[in-house]
Amino acid sequence: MKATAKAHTNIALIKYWGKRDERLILPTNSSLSLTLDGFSTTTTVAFQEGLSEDLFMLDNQLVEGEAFRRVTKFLDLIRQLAGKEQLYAKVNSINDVPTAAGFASSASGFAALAAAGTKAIGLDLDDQALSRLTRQGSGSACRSIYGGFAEWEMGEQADGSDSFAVPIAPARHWDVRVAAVVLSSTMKKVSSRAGMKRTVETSPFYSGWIDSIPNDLKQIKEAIEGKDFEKAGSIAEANCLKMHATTLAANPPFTYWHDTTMRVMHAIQDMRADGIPAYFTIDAGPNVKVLYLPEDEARVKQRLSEISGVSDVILSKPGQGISYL
Ligand code: 2P0
Repeated sequence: MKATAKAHTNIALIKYWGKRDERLILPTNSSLSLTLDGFSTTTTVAFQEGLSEDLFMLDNQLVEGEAFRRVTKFLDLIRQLAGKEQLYAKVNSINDVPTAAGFASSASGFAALAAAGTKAIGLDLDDQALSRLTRQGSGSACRSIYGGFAEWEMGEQADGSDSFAVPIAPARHWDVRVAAVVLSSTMKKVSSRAGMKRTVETSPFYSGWIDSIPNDLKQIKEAIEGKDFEKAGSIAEANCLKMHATTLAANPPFTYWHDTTMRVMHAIQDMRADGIPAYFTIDAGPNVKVLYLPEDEARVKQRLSEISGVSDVILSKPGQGISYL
């Protein structure tokens, strides 16, 4: 009763920002992402008779506390689905996501855990069911079931049965690149969970955010289908700015941006003025991800590396969905 699965992280082009149900992890808006090849988690789950509790090793270190509880709670869901409530597991995860790069390892982490865990216990879920389950570990993880572009449809049902990700276009459809700009100082003061909750509850801009999502999604899907980079990039950049604007109006207000974050944003606008099509997006932290085309890779990397406060630039291509090893 052992299985190993690998999953990659994803970067949201239309952001998930807000929950309507915290326990089931149901979002207040649909979102759309690109799965990346550079950042992955490989997880082995072994269910064993005779264990009295789960055991979670991350990068060969025993994990306790909150991170461990999130994993066991998720394994409980798998056990319930399989009708094997008393069967515990050894979980071994290897993370190839540089935490400093500001990618949530929870996306690749819960996608790999869901895939390996369900297979190890003998469940045979289709992608939709796997995505629906993965969502309950971490929202953004439900998009990492698929390679390339994926949309997490928010759904309407209170039980979450219609809230899962669907594939939009595979990785081979469009070779859009993403540079992860790593900043020298990266303290995240407000977690994404706490940040989205505070924003939903207090930001007067939140309704404007929600109202703008359907059109952003429609437009970006057209841009992806037609491989219109300028259109896709500018929608993603504007969507990110709207998400971050909601935090400025929260109570108490907050922002994820550092001074270097803003320098990178300005540098990208300068690049565009110089004829290099590049667009930024930012998640719940100070790091910046830059969308660009393969032919501009050398110039983009060079220009980003020169910005003061930038410690590294990690390049990535569209990546694959879940694989079983
Ligand atoms: C996203 N983020 O769409 C957005 C954009 C951050 C900003 O998904 O509470 O770790 O586990 O569902 O998925 C980060 O939140 O939150 C996130 P939970 P998650 O990628």
